[in-house]
Amino acid sequence: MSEFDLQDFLFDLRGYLILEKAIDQTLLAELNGAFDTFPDLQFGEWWGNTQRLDNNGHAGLELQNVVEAGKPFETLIDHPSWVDRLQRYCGEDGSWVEGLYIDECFASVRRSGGYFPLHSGGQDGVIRNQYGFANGKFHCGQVNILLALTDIGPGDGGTRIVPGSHKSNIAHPVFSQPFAERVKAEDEVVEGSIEVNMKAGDALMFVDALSHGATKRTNAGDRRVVIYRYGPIWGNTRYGYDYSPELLARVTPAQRKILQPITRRAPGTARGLDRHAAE
Ligand SMILES: O=C(O)CCC(=O)C(=O)O
Repeated sequence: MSEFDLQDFLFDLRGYLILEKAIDQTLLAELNGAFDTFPDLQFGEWWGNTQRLDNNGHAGLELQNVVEAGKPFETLIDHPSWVDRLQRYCGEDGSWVEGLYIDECFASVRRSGGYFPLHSGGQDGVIRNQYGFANGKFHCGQVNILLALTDIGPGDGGTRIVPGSHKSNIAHPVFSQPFAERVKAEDEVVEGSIEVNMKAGDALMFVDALSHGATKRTNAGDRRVVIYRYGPIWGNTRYGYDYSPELLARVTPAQRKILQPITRRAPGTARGLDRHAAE
């Protein structure tokens, strides 16, 4: 019998999965409640150990290092709806460098007019976000959880993906135009892409090498999502945020291992490598 399930097959084939009802209604309400308390920040402004740092001026507000914005965001670190699958997809499962790491985590609020041009794809060959499968195991560089906190239907500014593009050898022709130009456009709907519609509480899991972006939001109101990007323990944080000692002390040992998989080593550190601690 194969050790792989249908979801594994689909993830390999398409580069993404939809996890329906990934979180329960209580956590969904808590996360939305937390979004309601976000202050009106300017670009670059800090709020505690989070910072507003929008990726581009068109996609909407992005609050980086959002795991520092309260307990509901901590619950997402190793949520049972995704943690085991992530471990198999991008956690170097069963190897000597086994384990997960969070590369980037942020909240995103998209209002009317916001969109995100398509980017990424297997043709880039970038190791950091690559799709990989070798020796009967997944070896992805980065797999993302994009958790919907509001229903995302037509006109809501949903994520746009090109299924299968994590294995592309050839760049989509849309990439012949520079990103900086495309970001100024009103919208971008490219051949071969689909818009992902989800219910609040569903999550899109996708390898970052999949070409992705977002459709323009035309409806009133907010599209709210949380994005956590995971990779192997040897990765490094995208923007260099440090976690506060309070957060590291508060989370569970399993969560702390994901936030800080490699224990800091100062002079006087007593013993050898953590991975051999049991030996
Ligand atoms: O906001 C989205 O739906 C897509 C976000 C995205 O493309 C990204 O963060 O790289």
